[in-house]
Amino acid sequence: MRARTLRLGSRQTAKRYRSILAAALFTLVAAFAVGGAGAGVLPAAVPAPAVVDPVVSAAAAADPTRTLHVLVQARDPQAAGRLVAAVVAVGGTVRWSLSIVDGVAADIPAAALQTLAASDGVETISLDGRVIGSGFAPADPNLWQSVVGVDRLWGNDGQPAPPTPTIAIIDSGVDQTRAEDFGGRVITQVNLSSRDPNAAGDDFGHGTMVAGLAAGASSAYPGAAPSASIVSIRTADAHDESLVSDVVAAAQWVLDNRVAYGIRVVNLSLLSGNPSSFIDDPLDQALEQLWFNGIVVVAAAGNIGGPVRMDYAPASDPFIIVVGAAETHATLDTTDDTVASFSAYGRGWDGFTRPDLVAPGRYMIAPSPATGALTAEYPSNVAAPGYLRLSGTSFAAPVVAGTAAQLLARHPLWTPDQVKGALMETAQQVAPGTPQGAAGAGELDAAAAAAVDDPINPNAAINAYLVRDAGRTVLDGEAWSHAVQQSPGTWGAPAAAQAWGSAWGSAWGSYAWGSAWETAMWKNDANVASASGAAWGSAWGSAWGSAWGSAWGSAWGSFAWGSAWGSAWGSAWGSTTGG
Ligand SMILES: [Ca+2]
Repeated sequence: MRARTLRLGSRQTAKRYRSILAAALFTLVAAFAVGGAGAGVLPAAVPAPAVVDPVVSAAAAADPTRTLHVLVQARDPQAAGRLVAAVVAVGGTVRWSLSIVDGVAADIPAAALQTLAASDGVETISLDGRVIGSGFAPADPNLWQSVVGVDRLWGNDGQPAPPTPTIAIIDSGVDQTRAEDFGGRVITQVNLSSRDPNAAGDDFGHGTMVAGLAAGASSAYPGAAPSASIVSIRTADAHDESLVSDVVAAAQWVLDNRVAYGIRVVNLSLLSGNPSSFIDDPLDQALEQLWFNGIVVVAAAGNIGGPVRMDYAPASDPFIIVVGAAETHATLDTTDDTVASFSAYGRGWDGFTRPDLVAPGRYMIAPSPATGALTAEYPSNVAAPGYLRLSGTSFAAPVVAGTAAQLLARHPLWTPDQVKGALMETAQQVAPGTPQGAAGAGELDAAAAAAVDDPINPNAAINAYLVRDAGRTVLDGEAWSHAVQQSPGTWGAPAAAQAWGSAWGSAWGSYAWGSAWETAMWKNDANVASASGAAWGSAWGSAWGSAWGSAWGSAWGSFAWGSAWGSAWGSAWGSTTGG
């Protein structure tokens, strides 16, 4: 502190005033830190060690191998001339010489922090952080990022969050040109849309919103995992129609390429148009293969309200994470949160209740191409140029998907079952009077889920029916259905026995395979994007065979889940997260 006082003597009045203030603040901090014992201890003739920003010290202590982005300031203009040499001497590099503050901006090895602090002429070392003080401050009035606590997992420049794995978005594409939202984090785009195989980007606008909520990084509308890499797998055409085979092919693509791109989370904000048991549904089966191979699959519950029969893939699948939509009512407390009227819930034929949990999904603001069909459809919902405000379980699912990536960043060895368990056991209470099952286990609490040490396994009961077959893990559907028939009460599912027996046949007949789809599946709500359906009709039969056969079997043997993962994890992320 004494050295600082000497420095002040060489300054002009106005600058001195600011510096005195700064010194006073530092002194105050120091007083708290050392009990006020330090002020007069050092002899005047001995230079005091530099004052190091505690955030920088903490970052260096947490990981001595990392590089620190710092601002180094000198005791006086003459000393400033020696800063470059001091930085270089400890193995750092200077990015800017900043004479206006008698300093330099530098990248230094964390392990060299104290050496630099003791170097001749160095007075302060502070964090070279972002100028937007609180990081990704949500401007969204519904505060969803804070309601679910995911903003507490974003880290800061001094203590950055651990790198998140890649999130695959199976949707209508992602507009990767939006630098503020995605930077360079859309690491690849794949078009598997049979209906529009030559399309690029996202001319509909739905997938970009989903990606933005999962992993957007704009200061105004950040997503749940704003540093995650994104893989966009397009299955929808410009009218948001996908074939189920395209979606199955997308799951296949993820399975084949998960190591190369570090994918550990998949989001599907779409819903099948045909009811089926999860045992027989190809999309459910494909997604289960992702799940059994270590990939967390998150799907929207659908926008058909409830209670309904949850017989539509992927929301019908009991293994994966199915997400309904909550409304926050613009308060941080979740005990006034309701389940949106459109948010689907109920039991499927197989007796399982869906969804697993809810996340904010009402009035969600997210990036969407201004020229997209969705913006044209909802012009009054443009919240800002290039951003739409819409509601739907489509927009709740990616909040959970991004959170799943955050959990895996902190618990990279967790299985999908464990991620699901942590999310469910920490879910927050919603408003009293919420219909039973509508919110599943409750509303997402991302920070609490990340803090879980040993998650429950919500899939333990059905995992008992998993078997190995031809080198892969599959559900023994026959054994499972037999068990359900023998003791339906085991599943807490009165619907199970009924579903599996008599209702099965008639239900098939009562659903039109395509004709009733639009009116049956989506509420006519101006705030609900009628966007998430995989609509199919005529192409269904042919798609079934082609997607399900060919490359499926050969792919299984080649995965090295485990051995290859570690290296891919590092290499695939390092280049895109900036370390
Ligand atoms: Ca609330």
